[in-house]
Amino acid sequence: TVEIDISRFKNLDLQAHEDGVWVVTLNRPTKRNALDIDTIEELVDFFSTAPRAGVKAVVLAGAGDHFCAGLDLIEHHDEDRSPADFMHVCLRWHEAFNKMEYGGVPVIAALQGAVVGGGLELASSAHVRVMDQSTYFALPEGQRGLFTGGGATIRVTDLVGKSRMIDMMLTGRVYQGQEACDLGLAQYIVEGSSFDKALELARRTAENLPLSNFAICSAVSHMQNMSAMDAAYAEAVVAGVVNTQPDARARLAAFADKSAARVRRND
Ligand code: 1HE
Repeated sequence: TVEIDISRFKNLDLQAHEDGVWVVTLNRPTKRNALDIDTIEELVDFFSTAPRAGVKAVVLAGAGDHFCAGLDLIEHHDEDRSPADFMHVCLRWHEAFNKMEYGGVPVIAALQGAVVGGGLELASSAHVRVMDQSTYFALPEGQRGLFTGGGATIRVTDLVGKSRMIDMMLTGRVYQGQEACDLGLAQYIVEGSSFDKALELARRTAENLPLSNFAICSAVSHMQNMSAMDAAYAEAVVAGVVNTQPDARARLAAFADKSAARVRRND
């Protein structure tokens, strides 16, 4: 295993809990957690290292009233980037978000306020999203003379479908409340704190065997990129490894001797 050197991080606040859950907080609330290049590099750094550092699950949060305002428009304006420059910026976003989605460590996003533009691209790279009553989603790129560059064409389209994605980009449509959750922009909507709910989910997730979580949080995404034939083959190979892991035997034995919890409907 490797260590995560917390002192390297400035724009991300990192907190390790004893149960292996890490809370990763975008920590530029005065900039509404806009994603500048340094923040993206810190996300690359953290999510590249987390799978080898014993991180069992991550709560991804944003400090302040808004989860994330997307691309740092001021930095983008000041840098006056060339097409090649901005292509490379986007490739670093993809590096960060692919490490999140494919890294094998469950990432639960705790959302509040604006989840817009690149902020929605970031949130859609998490495995589970929890929204609260203040949360709203939009893709304002069209109005700003921009286009999505952090994976929205793939991930947001996966969540809401092509027509809704195009409508969001063309008209700046805002989704919020139960409707946003029903569409799949989040899987949970809470009355209280999205952070508390996300932490509860992360803790529950962290009780799974790490190899099971690794498969769930990498294989499912990889399989979407494969033909059905290849995905079925890959699934068999992954299940061969995961379902015979020595640590699973105790859980199977607990089922056999009737000490393990049964699956019951919610009351
Ligand atoms: C920012 C940014 C930003 C705020 N880049 N600095 N994203 C957007 O188009 C969203 C742009 N932001 C907003 O619409 C609003 O700021 C919010 C709805 C998120 C928050 O509103 P509010 O009233 O709480 O804050 P504010 O007064 O607008 O901003 C507070 C400060 O945050 C202010 O800085 P200050 O130094 O003047 O205090 C803002 O400049 C700063 N700020 N948002 C930089 N985004 C890979 S391609 C991805 C494409 C995109 O993501 S397009 C971006 C879409």
